[in-house]
Amino acid sequence: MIKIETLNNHNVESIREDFPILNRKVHGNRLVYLDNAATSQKPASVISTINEFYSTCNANIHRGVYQMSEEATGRYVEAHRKVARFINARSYKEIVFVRNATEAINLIAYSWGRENVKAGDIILLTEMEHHSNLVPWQLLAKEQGASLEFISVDKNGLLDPEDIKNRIDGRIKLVAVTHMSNVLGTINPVKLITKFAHDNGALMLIDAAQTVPHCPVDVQEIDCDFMAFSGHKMLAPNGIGVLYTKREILEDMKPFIGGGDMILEVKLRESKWNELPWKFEAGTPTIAEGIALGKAIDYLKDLGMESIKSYERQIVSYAMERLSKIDGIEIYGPPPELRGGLVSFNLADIHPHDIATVLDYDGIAIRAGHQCAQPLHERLGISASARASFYFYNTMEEVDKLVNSLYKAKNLFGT
Ligand code: C6P
Repeated sequence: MIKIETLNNHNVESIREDFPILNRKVHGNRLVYLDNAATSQKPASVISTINEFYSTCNANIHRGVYQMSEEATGRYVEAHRKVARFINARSYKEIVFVRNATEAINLIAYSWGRENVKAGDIILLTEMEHHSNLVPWQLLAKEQGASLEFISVDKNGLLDPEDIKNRIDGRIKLVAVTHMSNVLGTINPVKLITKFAHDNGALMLIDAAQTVPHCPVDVQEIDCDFMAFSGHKMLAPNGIGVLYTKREILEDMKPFIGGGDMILEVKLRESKWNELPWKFEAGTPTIAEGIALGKAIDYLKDLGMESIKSYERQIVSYAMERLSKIDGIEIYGPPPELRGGLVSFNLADIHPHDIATVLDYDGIAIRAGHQCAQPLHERLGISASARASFYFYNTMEEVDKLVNSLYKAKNLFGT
């Protein structure tokens, strides 16, 4: 067992004290939460922000001229500013709050896609996309008479650079790629792919649901046009997500949902749209959740995104080293230096659901199934996998518990 590290001078043991849920027991055992790619746990500061907002400041925003509404509005706008600084957007006007990454991608497919993708055009994706970065494009392509093409995944779980180069085609209107696969852990060269997209006259969308919570992300450096991610995977509550879009593109886009708050002026037969980003935030938004996302960002910044990234790399390296010694295990995806903090595997012929059930009795939570990436599983020649995904509050001892429990599963199933 390796000694627990520190993150930016924060000891992981003391970090864990910030997360009340990590003290709970499951089937009599201390919870070992290894399903962070599905959703992260929440620190006390985020939980209490929700409580504090409803106890002291609850009012609708952008409407009231009374003090509390102005306070709520100011805090909600500030949360947009915090997100903008966190991913280095030029302005908070490029930050639209949505429910989650899925909604962010759908917003682009409906608003930008229906105006800009026409019959005969191509949307270029990869074989490793989460359903959220696939199904919206299937819907759009069918409606507009466009087609989908896919950059292939090689046997190491990487995007094939040759395949990317061979795709040069003026009919490509959009390239939409995951920054990190939620199954393989592969971190994709999104800056390079963005350049490739722009050289072809296409726009670039990045599904950053699995990277913004775990490593530094700089939208200006990457130069992508759109980026989507979810608050709940980065310490914030459910129901708050982010769509980043370059301002000039957002200015040109039609609203996705019409109604209150997204308008400047309404007449019986026509309306004028509100300024950015409110033009894309119709109706009363998730105000407390947005403010709590700002608090989650404060927490992450305090730890430091570089520190989080390197700590998770240590954990995943240790996990892969230990897991690879289990007889009959098959691990998917690239080596630790090319991936983020998760590892998917199959163990002999035990169904992943059975593995997850055995682990659950030891208090260990992992994900099992197709992980919302059925085409990738098909590409790998499997129908399901088990996945352990880490965050900065996980420890090397928890990896040891995972490995011990997997040996137990092997014994139980006689493999
Ligand atoms: N993946 C997982 O267990 P939402 O549900 O909208 O917050 O996030 C969707 C999404 C989009 N892209 C990627 C790469 C993702 O991993 C996810 C969510 C979770 O892998 C839940 S299926």
